[in-house]
Amino acid sequence: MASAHKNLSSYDDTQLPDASPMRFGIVVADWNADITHALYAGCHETLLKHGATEDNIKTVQVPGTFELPAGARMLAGREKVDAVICLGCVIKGETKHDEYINNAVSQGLVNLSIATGQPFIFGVLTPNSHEQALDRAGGKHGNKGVEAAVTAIRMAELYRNSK
Ligand code: DLZ
Repeated sequence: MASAHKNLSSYDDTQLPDASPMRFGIVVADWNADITHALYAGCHETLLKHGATEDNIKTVQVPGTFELPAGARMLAGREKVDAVICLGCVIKGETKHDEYINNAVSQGLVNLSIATGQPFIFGVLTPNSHEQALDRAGGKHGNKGVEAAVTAIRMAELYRNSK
């Protein structure tokens, strides 16, 4: 391949396909809710901006980031969706809890993607501090929920074309 058809990053939403026929699941963790609900707002708004309808966006709330893969599996099992976006925020603390949760969730979502052939999007912040999280939830580094939505739209298109 001489060059890729598109040269897009996960935050470039200028050349996305029309999302109006697409169905999305969003699973959002309520731990660090000030951050994760801001990620959710950015994600939801971006899906609508690109044509997705409210009826085609199913939301599930789970207690913490660790529960994202289970919530995603339940949602994908009961709803017809083209992509599931998982949003959470694990802030580094004095113990290694962040490593255990982040490794489990990233591996869990990869396993779900491979087992089902459907896209499960990793929209989890892994900051060292609450301030770093705020910077990425609508602050100086943008909103990673927006990026997760952009990724989901691109992967939903691939998934729909693969069937
Ligand atoms: C227990 C815990 C801790 C210490 N920190 C976080 C965090 O920063 N972000 C997060 O989303 N969840 C955290 N949790 C909760 C776990 O994700 C999970 O809900 C519990 O361990 C129960 O399985």
